[in-house]
This record gives sequence, C-alpha cells and structure tokens, in this order.
Amino acid sequence: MSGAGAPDITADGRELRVAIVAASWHTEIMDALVAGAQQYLDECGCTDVETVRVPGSFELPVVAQELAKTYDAVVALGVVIRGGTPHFDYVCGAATTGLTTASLQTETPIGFGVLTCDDEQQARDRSGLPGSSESKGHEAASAAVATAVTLKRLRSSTEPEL
Ligand code: DLZ
Repeated sequence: MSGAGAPDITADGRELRVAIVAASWHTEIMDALVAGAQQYLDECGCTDVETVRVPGSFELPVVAQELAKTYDAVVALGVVIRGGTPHFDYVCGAATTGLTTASLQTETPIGFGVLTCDDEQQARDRSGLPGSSESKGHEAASAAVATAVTLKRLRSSTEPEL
C-alpha cells in the first residue's frame, strides 16, 4: 500500500483526551512513531495525553481496548518486520483484527499506526526519522483525532432536546 494520496487532516484536539499505546520492538523506529504522534497532538492542541508501552504489537489490542474505555481516541503504534517464519502474519493479523474489534466494541477511534514491513528500511522510510518520506505516527494520530471530533459532533447532534 502506498502513502500517496494521504489527506492533510486538520482538527481541533483541545477538548480531547487521547492515549498512545506503543509496542517496544525496534526501539529507534518505535520512538520515532511515538514522537510523530505526539507532534500531531501538540499541533492540534491536545494536552491531555497518556502514553503506555507494551512489549510487542501482539499486545496492542488488549491495552488499546482498556484505554479506549476512558479516552476519546487511542493511537496504536507498532513495527512488525517480516522474518523467515509465518510469525509475521500471525502478529500482524492479531494486531489488525484486535484493534478493529477493540475500536468497534468500545465505539472509540483507534488510529492504526502499525507498520507491517518486509524489511527494516521500509519501516524507517515510514517512521518520521530524519530522511524518511512518511510519518505514520503523525498520520495515525491525525486520523484518530479527526474521527473522535466527528463522533463527538454526530453524538451531540443526535442527543434528544430536553
Ligand atoms: C515475537 C515477535 C517478533 C518475532 N517480531 C516482532 C516484531 O517485529 N514486532 C513486534 O511488535 N513484536 C514482535 N514480536 C513480539 C510479539 O508481538 C509478542 O510481543 C510476543 O509474541 C509475546 O506475546
């Protein structure tokens, strides 16, 4: 999947509480993803931010689900790099399905910032590190915030008048 065509999303995050849940494998790339997400949250005015680390991407869904119960939006970040066994497919599949399920069950947007790459260079190119062409942490945070703002608007407009 190419990053070309990504929208430039602006939203007001000042009223939102946002949690970042980040895996710990591939430290340098992960730290760049977290920094990119935090940078977007700073840009949109969101000051109520909690960052939680988990061991690997497989652990993202259960913690994202817990955070999604009390935050307006969650940003899930991970880096999974293909190895020589099918393990890659299981971790990516579990993270993707788990985060989707957690988002729908809690009715809370969870930005998907899990890089699923064939090699480390692909991950670095998308990480927001100096010289990279994309910042998927920034992108995932902007998607989560914009969706939370939309949900707040839709929910407030359907509240019955007293
Ligand atoms: C085991 C494993 C492997 C091989 N590779 C990665 C990876 O590239 N990225 C990642 O986030 N996690 C990896 N893990 C760890 C699993 O996500 C998980 O933490 C362990 O299987 C323990 O449940």
